[in-house]
Amino acid sequence: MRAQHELLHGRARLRPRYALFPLEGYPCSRLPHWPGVEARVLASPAMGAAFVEYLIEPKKGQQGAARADGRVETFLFVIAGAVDITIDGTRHPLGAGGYALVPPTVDLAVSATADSRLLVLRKAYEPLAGVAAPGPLVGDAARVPGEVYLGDTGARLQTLIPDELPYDLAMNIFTFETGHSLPVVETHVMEHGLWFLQGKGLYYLDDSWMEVERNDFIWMGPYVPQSFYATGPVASKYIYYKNVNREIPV
Ligand code: UGY
Ligand code: MN
Repeated sequence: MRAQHELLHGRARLRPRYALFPLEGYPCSRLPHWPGVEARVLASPAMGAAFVEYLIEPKKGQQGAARADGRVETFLFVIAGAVDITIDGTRHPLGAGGYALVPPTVDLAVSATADSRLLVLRKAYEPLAGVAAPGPLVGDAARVPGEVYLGDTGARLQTLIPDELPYDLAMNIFTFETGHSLPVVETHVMEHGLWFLQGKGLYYLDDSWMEVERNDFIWMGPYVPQSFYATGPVASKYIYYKNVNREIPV
């Protein structure tokens, strides 16, 4: 919030193929399955994305759900705080870094055991003929090793979901030490929904470098040229979604 005598300005950008949204100036939505909970709709088909991503901030004791509809799968990641999730009648406590992928045929219930900040991503699951759909997956980012990315020990990639045919999405955490970067400007058909967890740097989107920092969201649509430099002083870290492992519909 700026005082009345100050100029208004911001880094928010919405373009046909990408968006950059700082948290400042992002009003809340009310979602029917998250009664009374502060929620922000970061990505949606309204902007051109083929998925939905929410930032959800339940207070201790508040609850939410994603109902099985046979069509839409749900990924949940705990940025901060703690929740109990119930999948198929089994309860799992998740702290910061905990995550779950719940298929469209299974109900997910969430109960915050502390004030929390969650990312929730929903997309239509794309079945693959001859390949059984996966069951629920629960994990903890702290237990996922960071693999050296393309030979650069200052860039580490954690793959939270197995890169196997039953799964049609990737959720990865990238960590860049100060001064390290993606090695190229990459361009690909896959989309990204990216939440900046830590640090700051410069993101290349389409044809421009833009300053980005913790608590920014970026949507990258198909084929948007993209790259990143971490400027420090602390390591930069972001979690991002990517649609993978499927033919491209024509
Ligand atoms: O997996 C990726 O496409 C990743 N290298 N993209 C990105 O970090 N913008
Ligand atoms: Mn990419």
